[in-house]
Amino acid sequence: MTRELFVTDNTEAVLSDDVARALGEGRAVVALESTIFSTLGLPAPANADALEVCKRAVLDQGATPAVAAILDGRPHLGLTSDEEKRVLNGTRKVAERDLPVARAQKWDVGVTTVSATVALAHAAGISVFATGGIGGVHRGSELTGDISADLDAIANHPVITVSAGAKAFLDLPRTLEYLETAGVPVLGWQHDWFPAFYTRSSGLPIPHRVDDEQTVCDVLRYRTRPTTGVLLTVPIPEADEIPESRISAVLAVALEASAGAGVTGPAVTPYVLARIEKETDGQSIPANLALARNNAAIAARVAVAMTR
Ligand code: PSU
Ligand code: MN
Repeated sequence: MTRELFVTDNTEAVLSDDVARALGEGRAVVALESTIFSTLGLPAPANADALEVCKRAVLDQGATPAVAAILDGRPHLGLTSDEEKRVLNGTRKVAERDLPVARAQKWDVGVTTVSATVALAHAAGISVFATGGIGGVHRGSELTGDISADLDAIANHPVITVSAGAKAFLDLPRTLEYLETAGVPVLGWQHDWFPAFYTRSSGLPIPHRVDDEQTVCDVLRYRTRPTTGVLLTVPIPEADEIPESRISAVLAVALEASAGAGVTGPAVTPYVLARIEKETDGQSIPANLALARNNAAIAARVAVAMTR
């Protein structure tokens, strides 16, 4: 039961001085996942740019960024610049279930997904976490069974995850159904639709719209179970949207390529992401950066509100 191990023993994670001080003083902290900053999430040098702009966005709102990663087998929250360099080159994806394996086998570098980062944030007492897009129920899951562990983690750790919805290559209606069944409040930041990452709307109505930070904090505070999180979705800024007509053709090609190559398990998402980059001639990359930075800024505003 890795979840209990981490939750009951906060010393399991190595905190940077900045992060430890901010938490000790009750100041706002935002956890950031590291898969997006590795070459599994974005090609170099966009991955390093994404790391810089996300950290800067959090700092600009008066909060402290805590990038999560595995280094020398140990979970870390908050990295030195040497540690960041190792993470940018990381190739080993760590979901929540991999955390104890990474530790037992002393993995040199592991980049954390949403599920692992939410678990580590919970362990360290960090209530707000920002990412680009969460994993979800994959198209064809009725045959493959492919449902991201991100959804289970959000349902089992009392952390607010801030994301631009989920990538449109997923089965978004089923992703929303799963979150409903799991009891996760799904909120839309000043928006009435569930966002589809590159586009502001998936055409699916958001279960609940919220217009200010305090309401987001209150939704977490008034949860009916001790350990259920909240998903706050933030649409990509209008100027950075990729037109729906463009993206749907690209997704079809990327998904077909993935199925044709026989890719399965954790390799699916990085494969499809790389293919989308190729098919959009890299146009997906600035969109990805813009939404990640925007999510980090909103997450920091929520984290600051949490300290009031
Ligand atoms: N979506 C993106 N970029 C990413 C990911 C998802 O647009 O880098 C990463 C995140 O780390 C997410 C993970 O937690 O992929 C989900 O992987 P899987 O589908 O294998 O659960
Ligand atoms: Mn999967």
